[in-house]
Amino acid sequence: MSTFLIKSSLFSMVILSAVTLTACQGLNMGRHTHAQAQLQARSDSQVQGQVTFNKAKQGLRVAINVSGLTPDQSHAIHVHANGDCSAADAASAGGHFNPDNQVHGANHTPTHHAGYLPNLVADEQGRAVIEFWVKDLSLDNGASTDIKGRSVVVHERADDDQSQPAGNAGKRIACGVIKMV
Ligand SMILES: [Cu+2]
Repeated sequence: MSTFLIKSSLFSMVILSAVTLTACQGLNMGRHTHAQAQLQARSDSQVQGQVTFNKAKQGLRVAINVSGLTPDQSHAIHVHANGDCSAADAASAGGHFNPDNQVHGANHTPTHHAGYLPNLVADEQGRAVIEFWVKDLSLDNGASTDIKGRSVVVHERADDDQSQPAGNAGKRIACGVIKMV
């Protein structure tokens, strides 16, 4: 009798985990493949939105949806080293995520920080919605490129892709910590 009970409860557990797995996969959450940063306004801005990172064949697919930007203007956006957005000016997020100690540049220049992302271009409503792929970032545990627990920062101006160390992009107008979802 007791053997039967043990077997029966093991069987239920297997069934339960199978159901849970199916439900998660239905919501695309099954294998810890994506992370998100909820952007919060900093430096007295009105900026908000989210940045989602999905594992891709090589690197990550990045989906950005931000509002409250300066209409018809470009804004720098980067992954910064510290997962700490607590400061009113987001200085707590530290410098650009730069695990290879590269010189600041852009994706099209010989060197760039891994945390470099292309400038956002706000529409006339101050909104930017864009998706692209990056090769230098990952969600792989223990990898130097892993961005979990780091942050995404949006700046008041465009990154000029050359000024050191951070592209002369001005104030930090939004910040969000990157968390698995
Ligand atoms: Cu930045």
